[in-house]
Amino acid sequence: MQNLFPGIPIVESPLFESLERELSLSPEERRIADALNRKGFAVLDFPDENLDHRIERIRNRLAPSFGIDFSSVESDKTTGERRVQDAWKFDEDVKAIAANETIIGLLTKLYGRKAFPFQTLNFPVGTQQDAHSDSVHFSSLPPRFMCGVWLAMEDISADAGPLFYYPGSHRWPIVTNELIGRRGAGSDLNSAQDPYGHAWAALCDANDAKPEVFLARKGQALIWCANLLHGGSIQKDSRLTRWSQVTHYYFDDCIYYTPAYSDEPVGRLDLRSPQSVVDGSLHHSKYLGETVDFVGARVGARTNRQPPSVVNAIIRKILKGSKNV
Ligand SMILES: O=C(O)CCC(=O)C(=O)O
Ligand SMILES: [Fe+2]
Repeated sequence: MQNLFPGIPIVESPLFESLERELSLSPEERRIADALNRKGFAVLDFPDENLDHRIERIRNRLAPSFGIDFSSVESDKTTGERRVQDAWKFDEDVKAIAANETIIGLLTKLYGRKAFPFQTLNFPVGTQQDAHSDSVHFSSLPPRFMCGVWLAMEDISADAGPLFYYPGSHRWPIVTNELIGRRGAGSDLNSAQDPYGHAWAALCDANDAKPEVFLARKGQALIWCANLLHGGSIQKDSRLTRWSQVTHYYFDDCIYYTPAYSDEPVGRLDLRSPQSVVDGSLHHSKYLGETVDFVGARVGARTNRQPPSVVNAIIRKILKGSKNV
């Protein structure tokens, strides 16, 4: 059967059920696909027979970098750094978890485009992040070709600030600048999530949504869809740790960009060229196989981050002589 909607990940497609039948999935893969489709997340045992050794090595190697006293059970673990980004660049085990072939193969099947990991985050404690969708940080065109895989690197207790999420929220509107009436291009923010908090909270209220927490066993992982609202609960016991790793994945043949600093309707895209954790290659944005190198006219503070090289002719025409289209 031809996929009539190749621009929508298979797991999020309106034709999911008929497409899924064509995929020849194992029962476990089918369980994961169904959970992603219905709830926006799926829990699984991380498929790596060396996982316990990797976790031990990662914890030992990364521990000194956080400035936290891990030696005493009574010490406050929440006073140091809460995360290290892209440790895959220097830690083989972080890289091996991110580049796990079974996970990449599974995501590739379930999304219909080749998956590649592009970012890792390692946390020794809870993040205490408010509910958010990762779509404001990194999104794609077509949208939803991004996901996160969160791995518990120890048993996570309810008082250690567990991951939480709103089941089903992946189906709500993706909150973009366009939806909330905000200009993104050229803006400066302390956190890319700041402008969207009220809109997400209103969607939770309107849907009478209740968060669930992930009280994970060591070695369990949770995949979340691009628009699933999630965050880190308040860490009630500051003596506890919450070792975990998140890997974010993109998919081939998409445009990659940061929506918080973009205005999609007028083509002002804060493009990214994500680096594959697998082989270090840069993935430049593509649309239906064609490399996309335009950056819509950008104004203000962030123009120095990525100056336009080739400005798409149509956009240039629209924007000519005006900063405010
Ligand atoms: O681990 C957490 O508490 C949340 C992490 C998160 O939001 C992310 O990595 O996208
Ligand atoms: Fe997140």
